[in-house]
Amino acid sequence: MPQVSNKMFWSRGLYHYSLLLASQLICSWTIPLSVDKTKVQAPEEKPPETPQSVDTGLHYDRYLREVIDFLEKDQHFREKLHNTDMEDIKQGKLAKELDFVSHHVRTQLDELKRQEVSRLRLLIRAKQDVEAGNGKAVDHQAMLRQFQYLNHKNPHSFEVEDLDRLIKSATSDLENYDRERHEEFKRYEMMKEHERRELMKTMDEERRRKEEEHYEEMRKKHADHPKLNHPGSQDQLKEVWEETDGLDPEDFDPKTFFNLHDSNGDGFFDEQELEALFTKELDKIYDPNNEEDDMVEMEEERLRMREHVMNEVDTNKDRLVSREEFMVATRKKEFLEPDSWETLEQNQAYTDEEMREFEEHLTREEQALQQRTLDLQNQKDELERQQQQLNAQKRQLQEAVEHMESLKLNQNAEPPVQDKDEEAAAPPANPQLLIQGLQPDTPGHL
Ligand SMILES: [Ca+2]
Ligand SMILES: [Ca+2]
Repeated sequence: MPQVSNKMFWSRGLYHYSLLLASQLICSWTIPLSVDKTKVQAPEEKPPETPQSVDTGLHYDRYLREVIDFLEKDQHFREKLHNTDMEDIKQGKLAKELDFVSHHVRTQLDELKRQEVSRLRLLIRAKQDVEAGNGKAVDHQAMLRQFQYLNHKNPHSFEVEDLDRLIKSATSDLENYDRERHEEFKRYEMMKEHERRELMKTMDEERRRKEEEHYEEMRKKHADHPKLNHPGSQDQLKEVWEETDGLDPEDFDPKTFFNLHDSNGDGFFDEQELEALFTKELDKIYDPNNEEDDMVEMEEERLRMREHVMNEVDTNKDRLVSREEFMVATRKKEFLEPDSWETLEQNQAYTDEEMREFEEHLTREEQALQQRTLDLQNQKDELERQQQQLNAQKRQLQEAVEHMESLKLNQNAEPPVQDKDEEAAAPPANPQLLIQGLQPDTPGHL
């Protein structure tokens, strides 16, 4: 009997442990819903809302442009600016030049930065605090910490470090964003190919041959499209002018074109405005109703086109095409007599080596997943085994109780006659206590 109680203890322990785990799991899911209201403080310390679009660089773009415009008014800085390449700017060499900027420009810069900081604050709904306290009643440190590209230790003066951080953050964030999109696209293409290969493995030879033929046919069909205009060339823009804008090609005028397609009228082509110009070209290759045309590939092509035009036209590398930059570009040979444009499908997005590594990685992930499934299955089997053991013990105990009860009844009915064997198996001094403790439906028991 002590052995049975011991086992029962462990089984019960396991059962309670499972319950505990389950309740912890439920708690961890419901925690976000329950808010400790005692910790919510008075309105004086409103948590600033995290800006949602910082990584798109929209804040930087406008701020950066205004800063550069101001700096260009300073002759010394202007010279430096035009003799500095993008690498130097990113490494912060240009920012160091700010030390030499005249006092007059510095003051304007201080004002400019103050304005930008104020706009950023507006975004985090703190404008009223700034106006009311003129900055004194507001915890600037806490607010400006939201924007790591600003030096939040000096919110009211413009320092070298500010421009340094600003330019580095703006360019690297936006470049990373494009790079990640390319990487994501590459993974997408490799996964597509992987799934095709896996499907082929499940087919018999005849079906596999047919599938291969169909695949080749679709590839050819997709590659068979009208020739594309070189993005950003006169031919390309003229087509937009004629077909989208419905204007006479004879009247094509770059300046009017720029104004027509600078949708927000700020004097710059931003990335979205540029990308919109390529829809006409992309329609030549991609039709969402065609099996052979993949719209994910279309968006990658659009990105390639925008990057290409930015590279060619955005000479000051602020990721915007100003009217002036655009007009200069329209006088170049590349605009008037462009090369042909190599479309996406002409080159595979990944190398064979990359594909091999990708598939190896997938295999490893699959194996790890299988192992985990196996472990979980084993755990489940073990729990079931223990449950069965526990049930068997329960049955044994019930039988014992029933047996004792029947003995008791027999005793009451025929007190004088008592079997010697039954006497040996008689219950302990207080049988009722034991019976109560072993009732199958007593709470706390399985
Ligand atoms: Ca614009
Ligand atoms: Ca530019």
